[in-house]
Order: sequence, then structure tokens, then C-alpha cells
Amino acid sequence: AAVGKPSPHESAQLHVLGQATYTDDIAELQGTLHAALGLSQKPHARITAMDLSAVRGAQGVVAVYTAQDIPGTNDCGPIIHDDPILAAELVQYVGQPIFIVVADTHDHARRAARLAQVSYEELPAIMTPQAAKAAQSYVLPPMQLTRGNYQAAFDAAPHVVKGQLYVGGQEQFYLEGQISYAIPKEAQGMLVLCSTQHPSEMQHVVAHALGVHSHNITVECRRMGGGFGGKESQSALWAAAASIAAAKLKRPVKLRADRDDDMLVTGKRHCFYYEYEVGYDDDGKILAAKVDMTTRAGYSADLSGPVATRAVCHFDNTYYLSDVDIRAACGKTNTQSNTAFRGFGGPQGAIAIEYVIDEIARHLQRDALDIRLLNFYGRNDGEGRNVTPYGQKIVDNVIHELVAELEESSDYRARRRAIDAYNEASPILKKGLAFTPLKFGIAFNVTHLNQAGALVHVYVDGSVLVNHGGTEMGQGINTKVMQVVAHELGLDLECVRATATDTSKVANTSATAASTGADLNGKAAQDAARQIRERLADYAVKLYGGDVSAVRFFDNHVHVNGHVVAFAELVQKAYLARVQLWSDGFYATPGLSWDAKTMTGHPFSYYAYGAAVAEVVVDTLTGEWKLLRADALYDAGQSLNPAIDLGQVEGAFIQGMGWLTTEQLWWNAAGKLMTHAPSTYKIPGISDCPEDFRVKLFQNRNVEDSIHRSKAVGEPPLLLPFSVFFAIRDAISSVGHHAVQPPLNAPATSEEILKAVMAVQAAGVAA
Ligand code: MTE
Ligand code: LUZ
Ligand code: MOS
Repeated sequence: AAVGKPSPHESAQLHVLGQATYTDDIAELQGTLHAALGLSQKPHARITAMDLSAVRGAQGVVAVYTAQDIPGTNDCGPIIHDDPILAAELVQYVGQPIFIVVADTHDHARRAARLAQVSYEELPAIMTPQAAKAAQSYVLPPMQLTRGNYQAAFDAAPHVVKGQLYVGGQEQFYLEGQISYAIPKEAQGMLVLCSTQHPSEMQHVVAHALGVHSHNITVECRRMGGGFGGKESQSALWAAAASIAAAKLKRPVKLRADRDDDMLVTGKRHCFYYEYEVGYDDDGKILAAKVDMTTRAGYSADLSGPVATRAVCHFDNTYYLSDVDIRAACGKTNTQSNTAFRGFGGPQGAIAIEYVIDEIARHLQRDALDIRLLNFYGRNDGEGRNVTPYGQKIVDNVIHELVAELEESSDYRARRRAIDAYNEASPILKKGLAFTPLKFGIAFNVTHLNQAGALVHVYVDGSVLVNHGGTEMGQGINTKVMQVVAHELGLDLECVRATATDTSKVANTSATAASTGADLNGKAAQDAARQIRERLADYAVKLYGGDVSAVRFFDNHVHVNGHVVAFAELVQKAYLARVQLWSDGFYATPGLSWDAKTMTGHPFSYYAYGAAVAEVVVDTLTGEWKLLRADALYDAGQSLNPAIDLGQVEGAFIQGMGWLTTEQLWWNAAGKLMTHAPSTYKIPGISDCPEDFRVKLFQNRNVEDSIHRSKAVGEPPLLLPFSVFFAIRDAISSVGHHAVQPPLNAPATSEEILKAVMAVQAAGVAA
């Protein structure tokens, strides 16, 4: 069977040979022009005058467009329409696009974009979530989820912990930057080749910007060189700008962001500022939990609402919290409009409760793993403690078994003792160890987005083509969907080919996001392939007799009433008999509901689980550190493809580690993001990966009827490297013999680590 096999990524060979076609590799049409964007230099200001004559006069320039030149709506925002394509009078962050310049070459366009003379009347700028909170400056109304009686439970609790935490944002740093190539077609038509996770949204935005109906616009994406959420909504600006220029000039226009522009213009993971207060008993059981989260949403709403909602719904992580008051507000700041990034608020919600648990454990001088175990949701056997604060009952909890397996295989307890001994004998180098669990809800938390479509063609030679609404960003969705189709028709994977995502093939698709790509599109493709198989089975019975329910498809053959017919042979015969050999397919996840007002319902189809153990060594003189060993166990259900899933877990682990340690976004006093290139923004490299990296998939089967009982894998493992952050905190704590709580915000850069070490030392001296 094609499903469940560790097949290589469908484009692996093309990737390593450099032969995979990304948008910028597509052969350019004759007459293609190149665009660049002119950007705001102020974080918050009124434009009082804009002199673009030098831009117009620059070498190679063909045209310059501002907001007034947009034929349709000047809007590229999803959900709430507060995102202009080009700022007209008001600019709201440094890097906000204000004009498009089109030239004969990419280089000419970029050079010309710098020649604008813009006068601004500056307005006060809000740069941080704390400042936004103080000013009550929000892009959306704040949200709140309560259960039980938080205040009474808190007041009665024997112990309390209160504090603040700050967790920074993160640049998606897809290797392929944002790009769109717009090609005008006859009669208002436009073909947009775009690196995007959401072709249908690009189609809508382009149609609106051009003032035409959606049926005129086709958006196509064969693959992305990574999206990580950054191309869910924010590819729209680039698609719209290229299309506006192409429509005006009636010539193909390509808009490719270089890295600096990409980082200055587009939004990132939301940074979070938390104020928490939690009551607990002598054993460390949490009795009451309150958290007030403020995000740096940036200047517009974008996806900040759903991101904050997911943060609220992941504050519980793997823990039963009886009495809660969970608040989230999307701070309006004069920065890039923050957006989706792997985990989509889930990691930001969950890390807060993990920080609280770390604090409780240190107060009680207990191993944090024991506090975690004590607070886990109940098992599925009716012991209770299994309803989330938002009212969804957990019926698939495997965290007890999964954590027990990892505790054993990682030798956690013995290594804890060994590290204590090491630290006693080592004055400068300190080791730290941490064990963190995860639970992640699978489904878009916006219910209607949980739908997908697919199209399967069987050609007369027996070869199969599948097209679906998902997009390939390296995560292997095409491989998985091809496996599902091959399995359904009893074929080898080689018999199936997947083609570019195309709005003219499957309509009204959702973003490939929320880790649901394979779940949704796999089911839709299965539905399409099943219909073809059933038609072929009916026809086979007509030819060879027997019972249709006994017809079997495997090993590229059809077994019917004692006959064995090659699939391709049956297909040929079926074609001549005028049997339809192609089909569409559709899927909508059942059982979902959400009431945004009360923040309750059944927003997730099921939960994925995981856990990790990290061991680090920290140099307490320099703040430098190294991850020595990481063990991770992840619940991918009955994995569709264990090779791809292991790669996803490893990649998410390292990416999440970068978020919590080395990746720091820094804006200067003038409001400009200064970390806008790899020279100043440090993502993990190969040498940051632990030499000893033990990643395994937990043996499980989805209790929900998901595609072949698999579970999603794209985002949840991003929570695994919480273990790295808390291992660093553990190493710092050992400096004060675990008597002082080290203050540590994320990212725990070497500078932050050194500051925390010094704070612990100072507290030790004072005591
Ligand atoms: N893996 C690779 N290689 N590149 C990516 O851009 N994006 C992640 C994850 N894994 C990403 C990735 C994010 S943010 C999501 S939501 C999922 O893949 C989307 O794909 P899926 O739903 O098909 O898993
Ligand atoms: N919800 C969610 C969403 O859980 N994940 C997403 O990526 C998303 N995107 C848009 C709207 N809601
Ligand atoms: Mo992923 S952040 O849902 O694109």
C-alpha cells in the first residue's frame, strides 16, 4: 500500500538537483517588466508631499503608480479590510508600501524606488505591546474566556505566583522570498503566478484591486520555498501590486522582494506580553489561573484575531485548569502587521502556562516534570478533568502514555541526577535539563475554513493526475495526497502525478494552514479517487461478472471474479465504453462549532500530542550555550508518511528553538526594524542542531476518522523546543543552587542569558 510508507518527497530529486521550478524560475515571457515598492520611512505620519519625479526619470523606469492609480479597491487585508495595498495619506509603519515603480529590470526598479522625495508630518508611534496596552490601542476588541470562579479559587489557594513574561516575535524566513508574476490575458483576464499558501485569497484580492470578477483571475502555485504562515495572507500585497501594474501596462510584470524589503514590509509571528497570576496547592496542583496576553499585532488586524483566539485555546496546553480567566488583546502598534507563523498563537498561549509550571516547581523545589504530571488532563477512562476551558471534551488524551515512554527512553531521571552532580563540580559551565509536553488542536479555529476540494483525472493510458486545493511549501502535502490517491486506486506512487495548485481547477479553497493541508485535501482527493474506483469496479463487473463489493484494486491490477486485469487495461476498456474517468472530490470536517462571543464550542477535530527533553550546557561567563541532546516523541497518529513526518518534527523543533533563543527582532528609536537581513537576524544553522537528536513517532491511531487515521504534523512540533528554553533556564538556575528564580524572557539570546545569570548571582550575594 502507498499509504504509511516512508516515501521520499515527490520533488526531493528536483530539489537537490536545483531543477524544481519556483516562481522566479519560470521562463519569463517576452516584454516582462519588473516592479519594486517604495516604502515609508516613518512609523506613523501623514504624507504632506510626495515628489516622484526622480523615480519616474530614473534609468529604465516605465511607470510609477500610487494609491490613486489602483483601478479597484485599495485593500489587501484578509477578514477585516484595514490593509491598504498602497498607503495614501497615512503611513503606519516604516516599510509600508506607498508606490510601485515598474522598470525594464529588477535592479533598475529597486534603484529607482529609493529616489522618492516624501515629506511627512510625524505622529506619535506605539511600538510595543506594553505601550499599546497602556494606551488601550487595539486592532480588535479584546477577548476573554472564563470558566468556574477564578477569583474565589485564587483567593482560597495556599500558594500564588504572579509575574510578567515577554516572548518575542519571529520572522518566517522562508528561503524563497515573496514573489508574484502577473501575466495579462485577453478581456480583463489575469494569470498570477504566485508563491502563496492561499491562491483563492490571492484571486479575490487581485479581482477586487482590479475591479473585476474573480472568474477573470487565475492564480497558480506549483510550490513555495517555504511559507511557514508568512504566505497565508501576506502574499496578497505582492500579487495585487504586480497585477495592478500588469493590468495598467498590459504587459507581464514580476514583483520579487529582496530579503531586506521582504522583512521590512511583511508581518511576522506576534510577540506576546503576559501578566499572569496563578494559585496552587502544596503539591503544585493548579487551582486558579489568570493570564492577560497582549500581542504586537502591528498596524492592522490581518489574522491577529484568529491568532489570539488560538493562543487563548492553547493556554491550557496539556493541563486541566478548572478555574480560569484568560484574556487576549491585539495591540495596535506602528510595526509590520503580524500574521500567521507555524503554530498560529498556539505556541504563544502554551508557553505561558509552561513558564508558570516552571515557576511553581522552583518555588516548591520539585522537579518540574512532576508538577506537569500532576496537572495533566485526565485519561480517557472517565476519571474526569477532561474538558478544556472552552468546553471541548478531550477524548483522545495520550499524554500520560507518551510522556511515560519518553521519560523512560530519554533516561530523564538518571540524567537529572548526573546533571546535578556535574553542576556541583563545574563552576563556569552549567548544564540544564527540561521535559516539556504539548497538546495542539487540529482544525482551523474559523469553522467554515475546514473544507477542501480535489480533482483526479485518470488518463486512457492508466496514468493518474491529481490536483487539490492545498499548496506545497516543502511540507510534503503533494506526496501525501499522491499516496492517498495511489492507495485508493491500488497503484504504485509512480503512477500518480500532482500538478500546480490552480484556482481554475479547484475553486474557493482555504489556505494551506492550521496543519490541516493533508487532512483536508487528502480526504477530498480520496473522495474523488473513490468515485473513479467505484465506476471502474462497476464496469469490471459488467465485463467479468461477480460481486462488485469483492472487486479489489492493488499492485496496479484489478481483481474481479477470478480475473486479474492490469489497471491500465481496464481503464482503456472503460474509456471505450464511455465511463467517466475523472472526478471531483470534496471534504468538510464534521462536528466543529465555535461561539466567538463566549469563546466556547468544539473548535478542534482532534488533538495531537508530543513531548521533548532537552539538555543544554551554558557558559555562564559569556552566555553562550549549546544544545547537547534532544529527544522528541510526536503523535502523528497512523502516519501517512513517517519519513516526511520525522522531517517535519525535526524542522519544527529547530525552527521553534530559533524563535526562543537566537532570533531577535529589534526596532530602533526611529521605529525602523534594523534586523532585516540574515546579517543581523540569526536563524539556526546546521551547527545549532544537536549532535544527539532522537526523534520518534509515537505509535497511535487517531480516534477521529481522519485520513487513514493519521494526525497533522506541520505546526504542533514547534512547541517541542520549549524544552530547550526551560533547559537554559534550568542551567541558569543552578548558578544560584536553584534558590533563586531566574528571570528569563524569550528569545533567550546570549545577552539575555548573561543578564539572567548576573541577576541570579546578585540575588545570591544579597541573600
Ligand atoms: N514545512 C516546510 N518545509 N515548509 C513550510 O513552509 N509550513 C508549516 C508546516 N510545515 C511549512 C512546513 C506550516 S505554518 C503549516 S500550517 C503546515 O506546514 C502547512 O502544511 P500542512 O497543513 O500540509 O501540514
Ligand atoms: N485559524 C487557524 C485560522 O487556526 N489557523 C490558521 O492558519 C487560520 N488562518 C486563517 C483564519 N483562521
Ligand atoms: Mo501555518 S501558520 O497555519 O501557515
